[in-house]
Amino acid sequence: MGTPPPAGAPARLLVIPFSHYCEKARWALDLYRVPFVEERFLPGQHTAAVRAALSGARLDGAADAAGSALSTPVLVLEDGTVLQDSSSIVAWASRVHGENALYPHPDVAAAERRFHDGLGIWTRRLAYGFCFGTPALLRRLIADNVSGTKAQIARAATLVAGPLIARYGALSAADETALIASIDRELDEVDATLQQHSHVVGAAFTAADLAFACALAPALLVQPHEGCTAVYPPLDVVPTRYRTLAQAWRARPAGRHALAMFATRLSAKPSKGRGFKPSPPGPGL
Ligand SMILES: N[C@@H](CCC(=O)N[C@@H](CS)C(=O)NCC(=O)O)C(=O)O
Repeated sequence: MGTPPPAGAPARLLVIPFSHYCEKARWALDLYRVPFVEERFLPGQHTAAVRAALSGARLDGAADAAGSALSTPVLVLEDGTVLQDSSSIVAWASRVHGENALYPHPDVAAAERRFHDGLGIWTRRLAYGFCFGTPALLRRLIADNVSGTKAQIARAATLVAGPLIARYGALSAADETALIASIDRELDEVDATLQQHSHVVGAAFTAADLAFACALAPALLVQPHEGCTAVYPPLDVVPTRYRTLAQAWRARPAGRHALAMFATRLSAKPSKGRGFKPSPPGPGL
């Protein structure tokens, strides 16, 4: 394992702050009041820190459908134990601090895996497609989620490389249509499930609800005042197409369920040590 933190130091959570997989981990830690300090990186800026945190550690998660072997979130516990992968972190929090309440049935982990491998990837690609295609939106996403030198470097990069990012990151019409269809199919399934019972698996909040709400968050643009700690652009600043989709998804049962799950977070106080303040909205939006 990497260099253990000094005795008494809180756990460290390495994140790409607007990642909904990182949001899953934060939510579970907050739910059980596990104190942690968050270390925030932009994509690409995260690799050195993750490599250092993992060095010598047994890797819980190698590359998978969603992320590389250096993906975030990574949780470094006070005793030096390193957990990589959002599901491992949620499972650890539930097992150690919650008497495994988030996993009352084997179907929960299966549903969590399904949202990880499908919905989460589709909503992320769609959101990145809209943000990459609108450089001012990308700059705002950066400014709202990281501060200091990391943000300045990224902002400069988006100013210089904006057209390139737009060219390679924006979605083709065909890809956008396919992603929307995949998201809609999953939401049809969740709508149907919610006709049978109040939650994604059974009648109580589980890791399946947590994973579902996080996977859908970038598509709904869930806001901090609605319980999401990743800061997505507000609906009124995104391209009309994105806003229309988000509004339609928010209005259906599956979307309402995700928003209701986030609302339950508002009553839970975040753990100490996060202390990140988003910058004021950047120019251009
Ligand atoms: N299986 C991982 C996937 C996480 C993931 O895809 N994280 C993205 C951010 S959304 C990431 O860190 N990407 C950079 C990389 O994979 O190196 C998990 O659930 O934690």
